[in-house]
This record gives sequence, structure tokens and C-alpha cells, in this order.
Amino acid sequence: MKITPRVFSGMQPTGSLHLGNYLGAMLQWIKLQDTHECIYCVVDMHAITVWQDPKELRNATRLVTAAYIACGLDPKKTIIFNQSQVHQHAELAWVFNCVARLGWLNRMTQFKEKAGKDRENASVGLYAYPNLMAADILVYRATHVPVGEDQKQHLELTRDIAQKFNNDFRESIIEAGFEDGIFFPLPEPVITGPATRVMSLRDGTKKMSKSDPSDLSRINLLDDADTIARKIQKAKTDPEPLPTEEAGFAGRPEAENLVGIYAALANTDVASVLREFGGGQFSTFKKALAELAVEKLSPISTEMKRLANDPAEIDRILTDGARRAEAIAAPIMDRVKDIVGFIRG
Ligand code: AQP
Repeated sequence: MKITPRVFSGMQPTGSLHLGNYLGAMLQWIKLQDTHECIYCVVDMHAITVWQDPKELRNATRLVTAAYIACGLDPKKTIIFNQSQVHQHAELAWVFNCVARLGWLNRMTQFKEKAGKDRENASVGLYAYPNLMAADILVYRATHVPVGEDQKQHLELTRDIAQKFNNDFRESIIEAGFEDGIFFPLPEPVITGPATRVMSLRDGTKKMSKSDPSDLSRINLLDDADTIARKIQKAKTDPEPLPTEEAGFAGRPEAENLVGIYAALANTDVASVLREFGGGQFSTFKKALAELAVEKLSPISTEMKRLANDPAEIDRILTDGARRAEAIAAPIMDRVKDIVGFIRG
């Protein structure tokens, strides 16, 4: 059972996907499917760490799956499934609950942000979320995880858990036939491109997020052309012209965000965008950005709507993916049980 290069990542069905999910993660996912074995999950178990209406959760899971495919993931080439269909995620998460330390979880900034002031009332699942995320990745012994910048801390925790498991159970791992004492790889985050952290259109210091109460803060993959143009038109900016070089973004997070979005959508870099638009007014730039965003996103939303019309086909893709995912996860989880000392039939 050698460690081979394998990619894992997921998105939560907590609402409609947005431009941040697309530019921060999805573009990398699509590239990697041509070069690596890839497993892409709709993480419905993560979604219920905050309340989800059951009917909406089912719809959102199907819609996120439709978005994966409409963006360009090929369910024949890559494995696409919803997390709850592969029970090994939950089993390994429990083992990791017993490996990870409270002090480690206490440092997770996403929990602090999501729990807010009402920490006592947050679910235990929200607190233990990073342990489940570590299990999602390591139950496939995945080596590469394409994510946005916001997930960097969780990925570091995943590496810490893998390392501690390897150290704590070293003897048992060697007895199980892994001579070098390494069972889990330390997965590498893949955080690349000009838009690894897309910010809210209303506040350049806040991450674009599904859960932001203002719909104007984000561009959803399902927004129509007029809505996209209106949101970009209304995006917060400052009164200065666009800078001519990247150093000019200091103290101008909204300008930096919009130029980063343009660069990512145009598949170029920020310096090239500034060569074209630097020194000009935001009104001209916003018009060009709206046209580019509509050109890139309209085909995705059209395809998403078409796919969403056939929920039975989406469920079939998810179940087929789950079967293929489980074929990889089951023998790994069996080994974990042996290493930990569980008796199995
Ligand atoms: N604003 C963003 N910029 C770049 N990447 C982002 N990602 C999310 N927001 C941005 C990346 O998208 C992937 C899936 O994220 P997720 O659905 O698991 O949840 P999240 O990171 O918590 O995203 P949201 O939109 O903020 O959801 P809610 O509001 O439900 O919490 C990840 O790779 C993430 O980095």
C-alpha cells in the first residue's frame, strides 16, 4: 500500500457557489484532473455543523454537484460524490478526535469567526470540523489539497494530525508492514493563482462568502448577466484611479480585489491587468470586468440549470462516485483499525 500522488478537495452545500469558490479552488481542481487522480467531494456532513433545512440541504447538494460538472469536472475522469455516502469519513474523524488536541482546535480562527460571540451555543461539530476535514483528506491518503487561502490553517492541522498519528502509532504501523513507520502522508496545500482569497464586493477586508447576509457582496455562479453587471457596478471602490503597479494597492483592498478577480478570470496576472487598466477610472474597468465575468460565468450557469433539471441523474453520479471513493477508503480504514488495535471480522 504505497503512498501515490492523489488529490482531494471539497465544498460545502451551504448555499449557491460563488466566484470565490470558483477562482480560489475550482480552477485548480479542473487543472489537476488532467494530471492527477482526483477525488472531489460535496461535504454535506460539514454543512450540518450549522443548521440546514433537510430539503434545502438535498437541493444544495445536487446544485453544488451540478456546479462541479458545469464548471468542467468530468465525473468519468474524477470521483465526485457526497461525503455522507462514504461512512469511512466519519469513522476516521472519530479516531482523529482522539488524536488531535484541544489546544490545537482552540487556535482555529474559522471556528472563532463562525461561532462569533455565541460560542457556548455553537455545535460540537463546528468545533471539531477540522478533524473531519483531516479525515476527508487522509482516508484517501491524499497528497495534494487544492483550496483557497482561508483553508490554510485547517490544512496545517491536517498535517499535524497525520504526523501525530504516525508518531503515536509508529510501532504498530511498522508491525502492519509499513517499514518506514509512515502511514499517512503530510498533504500539501495547493493554493495558487491571482485570486486565492476573493474578497466581498462590499468590503475589501472581508472574504466573499456564501453566508454573508448581503447578496451584493458576492457573485453567485447562478447569477444572470444583468445581476452580475449590477453587482460589479455597485462594488465598493475608492475615488482614485487604478494604480499602475502592484505596490499602489497599499490601503486599497477593494481595488486589489477587483483587479485580482479580473486577472483570474482572464487567466493572466495582476501586472498585465495593470498594464492595460492602470491609471484609468474604475468606471471603465468595471465595465470590462462585468463583460468578462458574464462571458466566463454565463455558460456555467446555463449548464448548471440544465443539469439541475435532472436530479435523478445527479444522484446516480453521486452514488457511482461514492462507490468508487469507498473502494479506495475502505482498505485504508481497515488498516487504521488494525494499527489502532480494533478487532475486525
Ligand atoms: N472568498 C474566497 N476566496 C477564495 N477561495 C474561497 N473559498 C471559499 N471562499 C473563498 C474556497 O472554496 C472552497 C470551498 O469552500 P467551502 O464551501 O467549504 O466553504 P467556505 O470556505 O467556508 O466558503 P464560504 O463561502 O465562506 O461558505 P460558508 O459561508 O458556508 O462558510 C475552499 O477551498 C475554500 O478555500
